[in-house]
Amino acid sequence: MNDKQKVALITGITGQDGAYLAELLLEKGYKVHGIKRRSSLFNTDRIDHLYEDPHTQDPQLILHFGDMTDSMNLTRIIQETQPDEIYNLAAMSHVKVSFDTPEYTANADGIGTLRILEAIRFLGLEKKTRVYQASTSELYGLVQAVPQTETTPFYPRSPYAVAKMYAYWITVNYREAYNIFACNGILFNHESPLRGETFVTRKITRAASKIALGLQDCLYLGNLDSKRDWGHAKDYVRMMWMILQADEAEDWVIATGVTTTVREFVRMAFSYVGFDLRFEGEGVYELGILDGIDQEKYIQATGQVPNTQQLEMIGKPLIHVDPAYFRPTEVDLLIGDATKAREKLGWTPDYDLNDLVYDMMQSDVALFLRDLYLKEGGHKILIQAE
Ligand code: NDP
Ligand code: GDR
Repeated sequence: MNDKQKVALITGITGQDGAYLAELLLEKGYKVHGIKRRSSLFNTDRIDHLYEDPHTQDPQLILHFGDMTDSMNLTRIIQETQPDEIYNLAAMSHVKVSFDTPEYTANADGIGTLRILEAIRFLGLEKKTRVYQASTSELYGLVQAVPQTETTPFYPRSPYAVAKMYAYWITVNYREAYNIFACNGILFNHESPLRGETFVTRKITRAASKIALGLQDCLYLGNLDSKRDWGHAKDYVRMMWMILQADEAEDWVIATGVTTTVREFVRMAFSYVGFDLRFEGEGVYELGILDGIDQEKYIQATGQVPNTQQLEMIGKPLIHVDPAYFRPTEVDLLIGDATKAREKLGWTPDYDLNDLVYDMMQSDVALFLRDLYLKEGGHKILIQAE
């Protein structure tokens, strides 16, 4: 093994960001340790392409069972792996779900961060181990000022955001009290084809793909008016790494500076498959109606000609509002200013919102074309093969 090889530990390696970050660090020649939770089904889909059989000599990606709520486990893993860099990405990351599981969210997202920092102190790794904390634009919550920067006051609006607020400040505190190179990345929403299926962008790109292919009738959403600053996860994990390579430990806003409503994201996603939507009505009575289908776009996106089932959807509502998806307290508007990251670290995103929607739609249409193929032809193919 190369003596100078850097060692990273990623909590939350099985999530969207963990998967992209692991890929990036392996490309950079790191040895990567990841913490995964025990589950009754395989939960490593996003990193299966990086997985190495532990029986191979000197594997570069090593997974450990663990949990953010288990101090002993985290301390032991940090002791065994002696990481140069820890990326603390593990969290119960769904804002709406945090209203249902507030205590668990506080434990995993808030105290979990303390457990990592305390382990570093307990093991005497203050000078060796740098820590990246996955902080969030949800900290800004109720809008105090826009665009939001590193100095905009926080006003969290969910149990998730309050837990992340504790994690933010305990990271700052351990940096100041014990001189640990610990940094917060205040990341605005970032999405990708690997995004969890219940976050709004992925819910929309999956539904737009399935509806276009005749595999789903309509889509129920919550607040269509809320505005988010959406970037691509690949750009954002690059910045996580840059934050830990900086000369000084600081906190950084990462955002695109462009904000868009959920409604507009819906329109963009459906437009990829040639579906032209018009929105009518207000509040819970708002509907997204199919105005027409651009055949050329449809063929380009799906490789198929729209059939009677698709053409009969014209004039029908495809988008409905369901108040079940409303949050008790909402974050209405997020728009970030990443000037500091751009000027001090030279970070600029490669993807804009159009590229992001394109990437997600391309991936989901391909995914559901496979489903359609199996539904329509798979059975026949099996019979032919017998
Ligand atoms: P995901 O929800 O995709 O991934 C979360 C990861 O944390 C998963 O690997 C999950 O494991 C793991 N995890 C959850 N609870 C625990 C626990 N108790 N112990 C150990 N592991 C746990 O999130 P993202 O990849 O999108 O986000 C990464 C981090 O960045 C999170 O902390 C999130 O809050 C934060 N963040 C995300 C933003 C975004 O827009 N994506 C923006 C700002 C911050 P499993 O796979 O088993 O569920
Ligand atoms: P967010 O992401 O809460 O910003 O947190 P999410 O995609 O869940 O919601 C974005 C906005 O869309 C509205 N919305 C819906 N949301 C969901 N999930 N499902 C719906 O059907 C729906 N309809 C409308 C929401 O009300 C909200 O306004 C994400 C997570 O990744 C956090 O972990 C991270 O910290 C922040 O981004 C930055």
